[in-house]
Amino acid sequence: MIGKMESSNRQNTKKPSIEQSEIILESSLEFLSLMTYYRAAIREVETKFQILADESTLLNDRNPINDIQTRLKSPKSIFDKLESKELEVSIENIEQEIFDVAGIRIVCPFIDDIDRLANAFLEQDDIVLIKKKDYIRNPKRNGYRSLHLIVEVPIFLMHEKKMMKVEVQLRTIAMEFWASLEHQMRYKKALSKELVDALSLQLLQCAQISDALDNQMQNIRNTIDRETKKEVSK
Ligand code: 0O2
Repeated sequence: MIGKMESSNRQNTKKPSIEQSEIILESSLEFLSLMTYYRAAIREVETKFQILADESTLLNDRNPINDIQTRLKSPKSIFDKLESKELEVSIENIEQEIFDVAGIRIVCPFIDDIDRLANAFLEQDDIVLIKKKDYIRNPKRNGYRSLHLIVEVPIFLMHEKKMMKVEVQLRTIAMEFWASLEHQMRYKKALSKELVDALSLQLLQCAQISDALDNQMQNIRNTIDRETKKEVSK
């Protein structure tokens, strides 16, 4: 009898598996609250970019933002990322170690719009820059280009102010076109390694063409702007 009780006690104190911890955490109030805070942070950042776009449209007669996309990382992707970093599944680790739970992507027509918007955004006194990755000046080896900013933005709750991390990706329409196709290729499990290698090479060539296209479109834009200014000052 004693033996039986001991063994059942031992079962009760057994550490939950990673999957069990994930299920418990995912349905906890703490996790649901955290996701609500990230959603609020996305809204704050989205509004900031919308305001910058509105002002720019008014002053320059041209919208520097073509599209804004937002996404909250799924619980599964969050847990997979923690596991890949060999970190325990916990609220603290999500908040401190994962920088892209809240993601916002700003798609611009022209390459110059990216720096202009990023600078105006980072100059705002409630934004704290945590990390900047400039894959436009330093593209990835596969050809990926985008400007990534990891920032902290305040959100205001009933009784507290919380700083939340958001990943902002800024890219041109051409960069977005390239990245979405490359992303699809990477996640299609049915493609053979040989085919992925061949397609990756073609995508690298496309990245170079898209870079040239962005630069040429920018030059045309600059010429139009210069000539328009001359005309106005006559
Ligand atoms: P999804 O589905 O878009 O969310 P880090 O934790 O900062 O050390 P991480 O997170 O790999 O490393 O940072 P990085 O390199 O800045 O990439 C973050 C995101 O940028 C990715 O998120 C993609 O959205 C995008 N990205 C980066 N590299 C590439 C690439 O080569 N091709 C494409 N298409 N997108 C890229 P996720 O979580 O990978 O994907």
